[in-house]
Amino acid sequence: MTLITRRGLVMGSAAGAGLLLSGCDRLGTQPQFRKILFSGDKINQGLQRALSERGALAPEFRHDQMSPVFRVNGTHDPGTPDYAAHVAARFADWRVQVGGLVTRPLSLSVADLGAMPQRAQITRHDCVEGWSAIGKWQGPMLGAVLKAAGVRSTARFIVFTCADLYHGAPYYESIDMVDAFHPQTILAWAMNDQRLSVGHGAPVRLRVERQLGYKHAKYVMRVDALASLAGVGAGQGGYWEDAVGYDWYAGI
Ligand SMILES: Nc1nc2c(c(=O)[nH]1)N[C@H]1C(S)=C(S)[C@@H](COP(=O)(O)O)O[C@H]1N2
Ligand SMILES: [Mo]
Repeated sequence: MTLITRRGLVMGSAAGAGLLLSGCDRLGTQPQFRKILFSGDKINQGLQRALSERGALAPEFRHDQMSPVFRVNGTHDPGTPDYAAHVAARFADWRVQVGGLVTRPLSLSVADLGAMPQRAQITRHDCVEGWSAIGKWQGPMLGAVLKAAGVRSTARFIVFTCADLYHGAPYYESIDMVDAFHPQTILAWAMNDQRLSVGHGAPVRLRVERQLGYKHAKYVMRVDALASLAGVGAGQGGYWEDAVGYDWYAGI
């Protein structure tokens, strides 16, 4: 009886590769084999295109294209005594803690975020529930905040911890480093030239313009650089991902 194990197959193909390599010079001159050799270029091109597509900007709009009404969705107000105290103090004591895999953990007030180089963008928010709205958002680029914190090269994800419970579970979200350093990914503290309202995520929310609405965490308290999402929430990278299996990468 012959048992074909995975290991056996791997060893078999490794031996085959060895044979091919040893005869490489001669094989390289054969048209069929050249085709196989250079098909690697196409694979790289595809990968490169995929990566640069991730870096492309989301469309931006003119002031006169802004929606007169921008819906509030999900949590309208975290409603905890702690959050209510921050509202009463106009968020003077709110701090966004930046930690995890960083060399310099930061504790940033809204004023600190406003003192960094700002980016403003008028973009369309697309909610998975089928509505969209165009609004203006302002704040520092998340990438600049992460650089200031000395984010480590071992970080693969950025996790945002929010102040609200939605249907009893803590809202959180996460993105990868490509989106974290995308120029339109900002920690917004202003919307439509005013400080964020409670409905829209005061005092700080994420804007990650190449993804759907549920990724745009409101009421951000913590920003953590992590190597894995395994220990966070139920492990799927976000509230909706855990709750109903929405895609973790919700690219638009
Ligand atoms: N903390 C928190 N962030 C959240 C939500 C939420 O319920 N809690 N809802 C998400 C969803 S589904 C959408 S569409 C947007 C809504 O943002 P808006 O209220 O500013 O329209 O926030 C996202 N971020
Ligand atoms: Mo949404």
